[in-house]
Amino acid sequence: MLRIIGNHVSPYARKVFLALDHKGVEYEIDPIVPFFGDDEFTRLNPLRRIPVLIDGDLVIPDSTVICEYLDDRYPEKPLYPADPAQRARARWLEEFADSRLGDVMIWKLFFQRNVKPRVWKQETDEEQVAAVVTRDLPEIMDWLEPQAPAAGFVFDDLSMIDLTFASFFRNAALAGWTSDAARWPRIAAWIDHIWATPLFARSVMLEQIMLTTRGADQRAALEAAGLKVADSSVRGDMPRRGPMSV
Ligand SMILES: N[C@@H](CCC(=O)N[C@@H](CS)C(=O)NCC(=O)O)C(=O)O
Repeated sequence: MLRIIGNHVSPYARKVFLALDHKGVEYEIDPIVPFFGDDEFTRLNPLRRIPVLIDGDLVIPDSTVICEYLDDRYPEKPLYPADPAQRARARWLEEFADSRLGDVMIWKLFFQRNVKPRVWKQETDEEQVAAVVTRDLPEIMDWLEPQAPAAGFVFDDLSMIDLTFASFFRNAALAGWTSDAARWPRIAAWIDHIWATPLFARSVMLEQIMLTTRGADQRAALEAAGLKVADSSVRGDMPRRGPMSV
């Protein structure tokens, strides 16, 4: 069975789970926190990042590459538009989210507020957080506002773009930041709309299990919530930094 290494707290892994759930594809999960990956995890992904997809002999890291593979492999309920121009715009917006929102919402905000104290037992750098909130995020939001749909989805149907942005905004919310609906009304309505879908609500439920359950009990708790959890795991004992970690 197709296996995903990763958990529902990561915006990148969440993208992949949302794509699989949308398409109704069966999979099992190895819900590791990437910093705790063992040597086998390094062999599978030398960047030591989640998600990683294992489909038989095929091993593919990187959320966007995985989601594009899933859309090719399971074309029912497509998650990228068919029209070449719209498809190119979809790829650009997903790239913008993965790199720019990733840099600001994940590596600066979520890392400082959530990962640093929790995993590395270090203090949040409040100066960096303040720069994100007062400078970086408003710049991003001003650019993004006209890109957001007036209603519904960015393209005619739900796509990876809606799921990707909703996923990054979810981590920003976990780090205590939500967008100002008066200043960026289209974005606020768009993200709320995606968050309210049963697809997204289920992924938040699984994320909460990860965040509120002790490490040793997480696998059983995810199984009790209906996920198939892999028998083996690439989880190691001690946290270590990956080659691209901040
Ligand atoms: N470009 C990658 C980024 C994946 C990524 O950065 N994942 C984070 C979790 S949110 C990670 O595994 N970080 C661990 C590290 O860098 O050591 C993707 O789209 O999958």
